[in-house]
Amino acid sequence: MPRPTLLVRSALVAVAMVATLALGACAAPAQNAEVDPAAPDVGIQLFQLPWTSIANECETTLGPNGFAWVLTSPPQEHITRDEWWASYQPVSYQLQSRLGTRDEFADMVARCDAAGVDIIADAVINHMTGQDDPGIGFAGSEYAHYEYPGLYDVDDFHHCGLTTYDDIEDYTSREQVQQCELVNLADLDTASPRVREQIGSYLDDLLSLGVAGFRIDAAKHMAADDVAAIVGELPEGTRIMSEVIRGGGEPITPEEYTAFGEVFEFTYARDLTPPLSNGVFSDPELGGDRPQHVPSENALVFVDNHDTERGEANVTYRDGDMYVIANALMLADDYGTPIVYSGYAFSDRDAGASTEADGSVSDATCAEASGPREAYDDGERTCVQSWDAVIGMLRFRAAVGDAPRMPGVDEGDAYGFEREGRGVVAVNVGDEPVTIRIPTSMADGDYCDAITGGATSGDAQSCVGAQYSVESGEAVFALEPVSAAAIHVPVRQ
Ligand code: LAG
Ligand code: CA
Repeated sequence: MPRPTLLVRSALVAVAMVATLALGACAAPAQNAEVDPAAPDVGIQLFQLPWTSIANECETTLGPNGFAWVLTSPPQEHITRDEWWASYQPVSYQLQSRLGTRDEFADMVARCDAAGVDIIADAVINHMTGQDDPGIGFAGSEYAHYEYPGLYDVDDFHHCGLTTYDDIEDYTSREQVQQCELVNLADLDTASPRVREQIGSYLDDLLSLGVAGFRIDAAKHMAADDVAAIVGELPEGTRIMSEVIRGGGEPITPEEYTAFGEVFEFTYARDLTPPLSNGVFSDPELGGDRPQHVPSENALVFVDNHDTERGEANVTYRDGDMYVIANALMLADDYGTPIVYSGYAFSDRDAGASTEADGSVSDATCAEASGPREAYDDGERTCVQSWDAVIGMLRFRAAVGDAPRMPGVDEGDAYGFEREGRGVVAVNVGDEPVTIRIPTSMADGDYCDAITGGATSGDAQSCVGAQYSVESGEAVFALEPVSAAAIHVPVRQ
């Protein structure tokens, strides 16, 4: 299905709005003029995808469909091991990794920028690679090209007094969490001015290539003051996304990191994930009780990421339609900034992405229109950025703009809510078909479902997927088991 680029779409919306002004109220339903055509601020994590492939995705899929930014895997030089997590064991700040060269990284940033997509780089600055004795004895070792002796001295690392560093759960104090080795990785002394300067130059280098900001890997393992001092030297407007996993009873909270940017709100992922039997979505009165925590403007919300899909997430690409449901609810919500996740299938949690003979990760291209699959071969890309349902929900999000979220409605295993006057989403997580009626102030009439393909214009004739109607102030959805639907006011094209 041809999808207009954002630019074209905005231009056409502008033309439509001018036409509406010129012709008066009869030219289009009044609600169309209120639709905010701005691209929603939705990001996508493209896990272990090479720079050349990301550049391609920006041009073919992400830009045209309105994704605002991509979170890449770490671009730093790393240890030579097959597992994906080699990326989280940097050995230098050179932009040379199995995902591509410095030139390829720069080319990706430029091409994505031209397509209207920002690049957020995953910055691993809490630690260098795991070593018993950081900073010495690397010549001739497994890490022959190890460069951090040139960057750092032994004194630039914390040497924790604990005898076992393997299990972070053993760390109970603030000092242990932030100044002890995280899974045996050599912990940088981020309080040291010298260390801060080295990290700062690395981030500046990435900014000089045009990145828009950073995911701060393992932010919880650096004092918030240290992170604040490091990012405080960066140009205003640099986007900072701190990874601070919220834990029960842990001494360090995400709230400590909101003064200088966004944080990943793990609570949202935990509460959102189906089977939705945790009560979060079963309260018809829920109103403001939906999953949220840090203030919306600081919250990055997600269904899963590269760590949780290998661990705590109870819905992932493997769950097909249930995964679509979770993503649809997240993208329909008005809390936080969503980040969609796209990785590759695996049965071994350590397995890296498919590589070429020289060890570099193989390029991958996603089919233009797709959806969840029943089964994947190991290593196969999930391509969630190309799923019709996800793209449809980006349009839904653009169409609903900042319309308030109305209280949720329950009907058996079905659940839904309205974004006031602009759109309605509904899901059925049960084994039986359910018809759910959701009060709405949208005008009576037939609407095209965004999940099953959407419409190519505001004209019902162009609807590719299912249609649902609004009757006497209620949106009516007859939903098959484990399915989702979303209707929104037409965006004129
Ligand atoms: C993160 N966020 O705070 C990343 O999102 C997460 O993926 C990283 O762990 C972690 N912090 C460190 O940056 C990953 C893997 C670990 C892996 C680690 C370092 O989940 O399994 O540890 O990266 O590569 C591996 C081994 C450990 C070993 C360690 C050091 O699994 O058993 O102790 O390497 O050799
Ligand atoms: Ca630390």
